[in-house]
Amino acid sequence: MADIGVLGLGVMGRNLSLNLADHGYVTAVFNRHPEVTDRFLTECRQREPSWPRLQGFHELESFVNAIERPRRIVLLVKAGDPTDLTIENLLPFLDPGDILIDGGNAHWLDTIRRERELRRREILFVGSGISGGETGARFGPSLMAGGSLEAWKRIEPVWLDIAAKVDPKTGDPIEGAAPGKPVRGGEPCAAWVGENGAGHYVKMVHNGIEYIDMQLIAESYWLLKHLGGFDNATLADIFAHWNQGDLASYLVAITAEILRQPDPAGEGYLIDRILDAAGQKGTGKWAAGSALDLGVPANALAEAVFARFLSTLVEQRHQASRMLDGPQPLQANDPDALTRQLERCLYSAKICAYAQGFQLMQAAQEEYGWHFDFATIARIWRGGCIIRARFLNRIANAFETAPDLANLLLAEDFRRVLSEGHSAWRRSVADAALSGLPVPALASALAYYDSYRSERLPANLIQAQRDYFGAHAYERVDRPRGEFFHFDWHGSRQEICSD
Ligand code: NBP
Repeated sequence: MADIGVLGLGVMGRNLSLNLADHGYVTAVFNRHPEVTDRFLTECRQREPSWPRLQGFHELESFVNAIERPRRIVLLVKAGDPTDLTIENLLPFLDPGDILIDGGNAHWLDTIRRERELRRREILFVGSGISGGETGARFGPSLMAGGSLEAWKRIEPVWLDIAAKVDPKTGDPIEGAAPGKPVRGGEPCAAWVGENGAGHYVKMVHNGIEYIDMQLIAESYWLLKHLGGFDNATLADIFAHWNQGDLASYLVAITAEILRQPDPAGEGYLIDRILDAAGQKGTGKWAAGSALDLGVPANALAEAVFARFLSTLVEQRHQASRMLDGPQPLQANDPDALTRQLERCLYSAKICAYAQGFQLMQAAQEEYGWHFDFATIARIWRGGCIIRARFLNRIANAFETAPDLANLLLAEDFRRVLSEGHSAWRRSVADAALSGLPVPALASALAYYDSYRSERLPANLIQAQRDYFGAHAYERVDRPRGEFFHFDWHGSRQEICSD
C-alpha cells in the first residue's frame, strides 16, 4: 500500500512526489490525463533513485484504493474551480477520516468553505501553503499548514520530513539535497499555523511580502544603475556583497546571479534584453485586497502590485517618455558611498515590508478567529521559501521576546536598525525623486514609517472637510475617543455633541 497520494502531476506535483519518495514514502500518483502520469514515471525510471517508491494510476478509484487508510492525499491542481471539481470527483471513493491536503495557491475563503463542507462529510481538509517553487517542492519547501489539529497530527511527520531544513544554531538554510539524498537533521520549515484557511492566508501574505521585496530590490538596482552608473558585472558584485550581510536572502542572491548572466542570444547581458513588463498570478492582488478590506495600511504591498500593473503599460510609457518632462538622473560623486547608502535604505524598507505583512496577519487573525504564532511563522520562512532571508531570525526573536508586539518597527532590534538607516533611506528616495527615477515601494514604505511614527497627522483637516460637506462628525483631541461632534459650518456656526 502507498503511504500517501499526490493528485496533479504539474510542476509542483511531480517535484513533491519525488521529495516524498526520497524521504521513504511510497507515493501513489495520479493525473487527470494518464499520459502525463506515464511520461513522469518513465522519466523517473531513467534518472531518479527513488522511482521504485512511486506508483502510478490511470483510474481515480484504483489510485484512492492503493493508499493506506485513513488516507492522506495531496492535491496539486490549479486553484479555483479545478480544485472543487477534483474534490467532487474524489468524494465517492473516500472514507470517513481520510485527509485531503490542498497544496495549491487557494484563496483562503475557498479553503474555509471546503474545510467546513468536507467536515460535514467526515473528511479532514488541510489547506497548506507550499512555497519555494519547483526546487522547493523537490528538495524542501516551506510548509504552512491550516486545518484541524487532528488532521495536522496525521500529516505532521510527513510535512516535517519533506520541508526545508535550517541550521538550528545559525538559522541559515541547509543546502545540498540531491535526488535520492535528502537533507537529514536540522530544524524543519513546516508548521501548523491555525484552523481552516489560516495556512493559505499565511502563504498569501508570504507572496505579498515577496512582491514588495522584489519591487524594493528592483528599485535599488535601478538607482545603483542610474545614479551610480555601474555596469552589470559590478551590479552583480554589489548584490553578491550585500548577500553576505544583513540583506542575505534568496532574492538578493539570485539577483546577483541574474545580473551576471550573458545574453544567450547574442552580445551583452540577458537582463538588458528582458522586457520591463512584470507579470503576476494574483496572490499579491489578493493580499492587497485583503489589506483594504481589513483596513490595514499595507501601502508598500499595494504599491508593489500597482508597480507591476504600471510596468505593463509598455506602449503608453514609450509614448509618454517623449511627451512628459522630467529631470536627468543625478550622478553620484562617490559611487561607493551610494552603494553603502542604498544597502541601508533597502534593509530599512525591507523591515517595513515585513512589518506590513505581519500587521496584515494580526488583523486577519481577529477577523477569522485564528491565533497566529508570529515567531513560528518567521521561523518557517527561514528556509525553502522565496522570501527566505537571514533577518527572519531577528524577526522570530522579536516576536519571541514580545509575542504581542503591535508592530515589528517597535521591536528594539529593528528600532536600532531604522534609527541608523532612515537617513540613508531618505537620501535615496530624495535622490530618486530629484532624478525622476520612480521608486514607489521605497517611497511608500518610507511614508508608512514616517506616518506610523507621527504623533499628529493632517487627518484633522480630512475630518473637518468630511464634517463640512457631509456632517460626518469628528472627535476632539481634548475630549475622550468615541465622543463625536458636528460643527454647523453653514448655519449657526455652533458645535454640537452628536451623541
Ligand atoms: P501546473 O500548471 O504545472 O499543473 C497544474 C495541474 O493541475 C496539472 O496536473 C493539471 O492537469 C491539473 N489540473 C488542471 Br490545470 N485542471 C484540472 C482539473 N479540472 N481537474 C484535475 N486536474 C486539473 O501547476 P503547478 O505549478 O504544479 O501548480 C499547482 C498548484 O500549486 C497551483 O495551485 C499553484 O498555484 C500552486 N503553486 C505553484 C507554485 C509554483 O511555483 N509553480 C508554487 C506554490 C504553489 P493536466 O496535466 O492534466 O492539465
